[in-house]
Amino acid sequence: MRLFIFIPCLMALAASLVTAAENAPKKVFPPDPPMPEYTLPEVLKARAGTTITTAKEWETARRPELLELFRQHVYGRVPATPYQTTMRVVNENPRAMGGAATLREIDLTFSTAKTSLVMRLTLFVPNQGPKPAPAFLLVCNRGLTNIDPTRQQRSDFWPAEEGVARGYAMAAFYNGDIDPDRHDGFTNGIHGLLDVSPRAPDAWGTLAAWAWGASRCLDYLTTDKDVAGDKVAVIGHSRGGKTALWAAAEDPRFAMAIANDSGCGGDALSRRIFKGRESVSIINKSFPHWFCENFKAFNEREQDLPVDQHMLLALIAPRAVATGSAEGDIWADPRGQFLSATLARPVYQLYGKGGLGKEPAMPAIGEALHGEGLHYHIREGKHNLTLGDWQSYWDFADQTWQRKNKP
Ligand code: GTR
Repeated sequence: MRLFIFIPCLMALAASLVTAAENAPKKVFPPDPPMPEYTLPEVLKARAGTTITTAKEWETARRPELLELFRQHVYGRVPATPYQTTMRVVNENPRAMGGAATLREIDLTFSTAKTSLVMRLTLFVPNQGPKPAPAFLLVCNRGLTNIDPTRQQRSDFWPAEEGVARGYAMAAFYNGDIDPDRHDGFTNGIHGLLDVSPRAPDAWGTLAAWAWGASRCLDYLTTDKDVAGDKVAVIGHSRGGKTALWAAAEDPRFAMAIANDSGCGGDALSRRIFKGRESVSIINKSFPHWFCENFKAFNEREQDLPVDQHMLLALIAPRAVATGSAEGDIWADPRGQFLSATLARPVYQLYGKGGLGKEPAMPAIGEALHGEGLHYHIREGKHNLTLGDWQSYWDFADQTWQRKNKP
């Protein structure tokens, strides 16, 4: 008898808990700390003073001009040194991940008359579901254990099993293969192979070198019969996210760029100056090898930059851009990240896409805005690339690529 009363009581309690959780006020990101006023350069205003009104004008006049400004003042220019590439599948396992995927490991070798360099691309393609599969290419800026091809070590930084289960091919390369992440005067990695001496003030830095490496992986991915070469997203976290954005700006073959917690020099507006965030001078001092030499001229002079980071996102339009923040990652300036995603909208509109919409509010913590061409989310927690971040990006990719027949 007592049990009969107890069970309905428990059910009522559970239901009221669910309702309470649903009705709990959403946690919003706190307002800005005080900061000096700033004026952003306008994405559709060409340097000659004309206003861009069509996609054609954007593509022929303003986009090339902006791309050049980013090359010259921020990331640097790829050298014109000739080199040769060979691509070789060095390992293949059609029954990887317990039969869920086919593993391919590919060595890409770059050679000049002087010397050569090898980078390793790891790729899992799903055995189930529609083929060729859209792919996510991770710029891995953490240890090799995060992209273990044997899957003995697993990490949410590259949740390859989960991606494969959603019908995506999962690819990754280790950034240190292309350029070790330390300031050695640009002698090692791809710089040792291709750089000319003396280096020009707009010669590429390490981020641009990693971005170039992502494009070389894409050279392979577009030849793999199981990968949809027109649906490859380049994704990275933090310094990897900065790299992903620049890779997609430089290489129009990337269908999507995903920058997680990329912050300063990635998706965060440089002109928002406040204590507690990474600034141009801080990043140039901490990582003197990441950008080109010219970028250092803007230490403490962000307002004089001819560009700001919303323009980097705009360079990728009408292709998709997804960015994400963590509530606790003030160093990356979450609101500055959100604002640059909203401000890329005018270029998407030239292509009939609405971006994140007209004057959108910053989403509550734990929520995502899946727009037309643009995505932004903010989650609880610290600076990291988590499974939850990946799920949000996969949801956006499902929507963008209208994936109805996924497994
Ligand atoms: C931070 C750095 C950022 C970001 C990050 C990372 O310390 O200040 O610019 O790139 O590291 O790559 O994890």
